[in-house]
Amino acid sequence: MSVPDRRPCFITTPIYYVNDKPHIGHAYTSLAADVLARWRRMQGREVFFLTGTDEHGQKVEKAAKDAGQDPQAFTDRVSQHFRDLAVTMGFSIDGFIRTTEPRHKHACAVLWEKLAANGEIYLGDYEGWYAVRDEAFYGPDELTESDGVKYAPSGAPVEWVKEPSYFFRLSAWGDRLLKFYEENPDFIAPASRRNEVISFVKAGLGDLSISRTSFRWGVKVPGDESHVMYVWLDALTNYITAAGYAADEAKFAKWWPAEIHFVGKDILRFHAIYWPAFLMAAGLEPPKRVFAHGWWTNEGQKISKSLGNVIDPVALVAEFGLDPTRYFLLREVPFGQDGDFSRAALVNRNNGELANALGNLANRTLSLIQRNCGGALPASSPRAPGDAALGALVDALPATVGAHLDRQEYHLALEAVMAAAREANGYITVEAPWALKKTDPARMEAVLRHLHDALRVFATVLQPFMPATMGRLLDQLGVPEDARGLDALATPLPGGLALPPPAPLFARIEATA
Ligand code: ME8
Repeated sequence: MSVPDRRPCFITTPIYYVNDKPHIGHAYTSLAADVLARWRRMQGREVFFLTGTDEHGQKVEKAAKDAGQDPQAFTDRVSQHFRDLAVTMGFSIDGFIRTTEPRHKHACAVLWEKLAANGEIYLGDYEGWYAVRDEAFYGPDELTESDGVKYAPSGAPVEWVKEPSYFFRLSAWGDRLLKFYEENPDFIAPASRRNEVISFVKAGLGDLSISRTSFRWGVKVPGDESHVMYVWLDALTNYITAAGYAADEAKFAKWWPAEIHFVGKDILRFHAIYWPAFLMAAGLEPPKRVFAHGWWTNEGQKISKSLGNVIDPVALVAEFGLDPTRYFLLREVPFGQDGDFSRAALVNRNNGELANALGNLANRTLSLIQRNCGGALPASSPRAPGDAALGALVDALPATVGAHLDRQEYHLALEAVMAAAREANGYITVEAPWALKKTDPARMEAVLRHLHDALRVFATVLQPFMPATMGRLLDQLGVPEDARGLDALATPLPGGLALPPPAPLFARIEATA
């Protein structure tokens, strides 16, 4: 028997800019992290699931100014929306970090001093292009021009910046980064993104400006307070601050390196190039993995404030319910690829897969147990040949789902459950347990028990995706609260267990125009 893996694991989301309210993209990244965190806990791992807000820099300073508020008061207010989002979306976070917290400023200062002591930082002058919207520097060859305005590849307008600046010797890290990527093939996922990063690094890295002097809203550079740290150095440091860096050695040793940073493809360069370079330069280990997922569009259009088509996750949950929303976001689009949000697609997934394939299966099975078995769970019985195909799928399911989640293949994990649910629906039709009551009650009981066993496995492995609804299903299946982990699946429920009357799990949604 293999030894269970009990290592602690640290799972992070990006820390989101507090320039505006959260939207579907923010909810999506954190949802993926939440599902993995919940799965790891079910495996018996100790998890630290972190999210938070990125509160410094020119972009946030400008948003505060536009709102007519002092930056701290502004960030206090907007950061709260992201905390609220975690509640609305059912995120099982263990920590929430804000970059304006003293513990974080301290960690930034210690990291800076370490980099300086290691000879990785020098003072110079920065002259070049900067996009406030991306908080990123761009080379002239990366820009396009339209109507006299220059734009970064992200579409953000750039401005010319010329000011004294500290630099990080990134140019010296190219070869070591390439070696690191080679030795750690799982560091960047998905694979297509890994190749992009490698080509970018191979093309040659320049030194990186890591301080600014033309505004004040940032972490002060230790020993030279006329500079504030570049917001990305500040922001990336959040991950080690929260893990205890420069504050609690034992805590840091426990959680670092992170198992995975979840990010969108827009910020992969920062996480896969700058971040491991900063860490290695400070003598620290890089995270084990960075997963860059794709971009959501809305009914085929780019999501943007100016188009007025921003999808509000709170409204979505209010309209469709939390668990159908969570299910849809991870089911519809292969994680890593771009995807289009469409109401019709959400309604189809809800009605076809949740309400029909899963909800009806549970309802039919449990209603038959109520009616034909007096609400008592039939005893386990050996599998007959007709039970083998479903049995094999069900037995394999926890390992299949686990293997997909280890690779962040959420859609494949859900497809595997749906394939087994389709098999179970075929099985109930073929076996027709409702017709067996008179002809072969023993076989009826066996069939209902096999279906109940299958539903228990489906509900158990789907808990990370739809915690509340699968909790209700497990209640209806009579599974005690302390028997809902993966290990508990090895112990069958006792025959004769009294089951409560079933209630529908998912509502069908009428398609609207
Ligand atoms: O970049 N589709 O914060 P941010 C999918 N503060 N995901 C999307 C999305 C979309 N249309 N729009 C946003 C920052 N996201 C920095 C991060 S980390 C040390 C600092 C998600 O508020 C996606 O995860 O701009 C993207 O990477 C993130 O929101 C950007 O959030």
